[in-house]
Amino acid sequence: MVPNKLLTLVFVREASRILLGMKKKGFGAGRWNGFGGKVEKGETIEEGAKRELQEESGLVAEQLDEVGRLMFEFEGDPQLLEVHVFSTRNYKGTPTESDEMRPQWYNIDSIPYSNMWPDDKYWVPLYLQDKKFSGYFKFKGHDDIIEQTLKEVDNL
Ligand code: 8OG
Repeated sequence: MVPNKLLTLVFVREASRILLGMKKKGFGAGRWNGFGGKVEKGETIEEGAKRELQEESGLVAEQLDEVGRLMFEFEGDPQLLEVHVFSTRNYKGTPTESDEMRPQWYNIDSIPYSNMWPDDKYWVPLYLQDKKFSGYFKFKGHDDIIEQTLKEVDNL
């Protein structure tokens, strides 16, 4: 058994817009996404989420709410990715470009799904409706989803 790789993903939300970042390098480069990364040894998942948000966007979250949990499998790779998705409406600072991410606000009516991970169009709308969700997506390469499940949940 290979243990899951724990990752975080944070969306900064205002009434009619969310902050996305263009991933400049590494896994998911060239796609708009929330801010996040690997949880490090010795930190909780939430601490990891706050740290990555700050490192990648310059923002400090005062409060994070967990809104979703996603499992990703890539065909041929036994390592599953377990992504904990958070949202904050309560933060300090000004979005600032980092080595990893170029932040940009998007109106919630014009989310750039065609330049995001292909699973996002399924679950981001649930998030935008303040629903909690749990999903599983199996990919072939980085562009094709070959299996998926997604459900709304009351509690994560
Ligand atoms: O540290 P690194 O940048 O490799 O972390 C990967 C980030 O990408 C982390 O925030 C989790 C996130 N992520 C995936 N898969 C997907 C996906 O399918 N959709 C979205 N929106 N984010 C993803 O690892």
